Amino acid sequence: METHEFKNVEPFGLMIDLTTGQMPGATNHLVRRASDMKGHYADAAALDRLIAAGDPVHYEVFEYPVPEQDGHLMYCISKLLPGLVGEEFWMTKGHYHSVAETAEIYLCLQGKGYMIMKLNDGRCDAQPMERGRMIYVPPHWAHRSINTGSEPLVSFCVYPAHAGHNYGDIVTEGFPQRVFRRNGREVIA
Ligand code: PAN
Ligand code: ZN
Repeated sequence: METHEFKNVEPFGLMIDLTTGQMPGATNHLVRRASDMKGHYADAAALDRLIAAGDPVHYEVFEYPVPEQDGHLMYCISKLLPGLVGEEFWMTKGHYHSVAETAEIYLCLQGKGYMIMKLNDGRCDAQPMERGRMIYVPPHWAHRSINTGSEPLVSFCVYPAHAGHNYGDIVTEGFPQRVFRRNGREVIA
């Protein structure tokens, strides 16, 4: 019979640079480039041009992981670089949590943008992100961050360690709102 054993860790602390998000000792480093974003932007041809022009890093996630079990809290730094794909601001893929009844807290440390959230009944919400602003992503809400500024959009994120990430239906459904720069202005459409 399979037994579910709870893994604990020793108490610990670490330093986080509260502007750059740099977290020395982070052992997991996820890098997503333009080529990882296929299917997510309105202007697919503009994304292809960006990939051909050197496939720049879009965003990075730094983690010092704890066991992925209910009871622990996962935390990480999310760093989304500034840029445009056509007229659309750079963004993360976005996801639901695989365990849908799990929330998340984002504390923005640097940059500006939006957290776009959607529920699968069609509701959508766009919360502004700026240094010092906390965003609460309730259970069941898919979430994507969008960088509308000129510096990296850096956040400290905390969520239940067993939450997992479900990217699947984001590729097919997308989010009801996108953020563009048109005639020098930010437009949510
Ligand atoms: C964040 C995100 C991070 C990258 O840590 O995973 O910002 O975005 P995607 O996972 O959508 O590529 C988080 O929400 N974790 O649950
Ligand atoms: Zn999440």
